Amino acid sequence: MNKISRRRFVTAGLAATAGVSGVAVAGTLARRYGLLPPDGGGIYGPGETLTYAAQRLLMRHSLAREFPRSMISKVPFANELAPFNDAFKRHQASGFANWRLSIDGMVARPASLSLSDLRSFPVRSQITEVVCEEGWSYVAEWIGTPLIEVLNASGLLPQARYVVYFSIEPDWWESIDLADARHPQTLLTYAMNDGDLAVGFGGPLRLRVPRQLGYKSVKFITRLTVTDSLKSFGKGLGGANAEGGYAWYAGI
Ligand SMILES: Nc1nc2c(c(=O)[nH]1)N[C@H]1C(S)=C(S)[C@@H](COP(=O)(O)O)O[C@H]1N2
Ligand SMILES: [Mo]
Repeated sequence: MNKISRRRFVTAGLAATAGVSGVAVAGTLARRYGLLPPDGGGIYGPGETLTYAAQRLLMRHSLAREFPRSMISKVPFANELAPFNDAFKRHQASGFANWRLSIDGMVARPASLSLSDLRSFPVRSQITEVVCEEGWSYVAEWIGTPLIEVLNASGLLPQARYVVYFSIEPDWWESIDLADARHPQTLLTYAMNDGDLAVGFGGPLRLRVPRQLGYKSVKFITRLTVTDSLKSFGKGLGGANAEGGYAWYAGI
């Protein structure tokens, strides 16, 4: 089957099964096309699978809405954070001069980049909304480098399927598929609005994933791991938030 007819076939199949025999059957199709989310197993599993598979198969992976400068929130809302740990405080005291982003896993050339290394990558900015699952949101300009630039520089291996990303906060880690990792608005950000990214907003380095809810935009990023399976990370659900009962795929 060529790509278009396969897509039509899958579209018809997903739509029919979702309407007629329930979401569970959609799982069969999703499995067939490798679109099972890591949290597709539990009681909400069939629903999570349908959401994720439908997004990836039926929708064009479009851009998150970008706003005019005049709509940047005057008072952006920094969500509450746990107290900073000693490792973070040491970095803060030295002006983040020794902060590193390591890139490992399924890449040809694992790397460890400083913030100034990151600033030498192509720069992109976007004015997008941070949307928390608790119901609030704000608009800000985010400045950084597309995640894919950094991944490509390390040489993604062909079997790569997910990028797992870790905060210096041990309880904060998340993952996205390669579609989101390649998405032009998925940025490793080091600046926001008119200045360096403040610690309250995730400075010195935050991964912004504007196509998903706020909890996927993890603050204080220190490590990226490229993998073909999420099974060996934590409980295998793809992130700390999925382990806490939220959806792994939180598309907006
Ligand atoms: N490391 C880390 N990243 C985090 C969080 C956190 O507590 N620690 N909170 C998340 C949640 S639940 C949301 S909604 C957003 C909030 O972003 P904001 O503070 O810019 O509003 O950050 C996300 N990233
Ligand atoms: Mo949130």
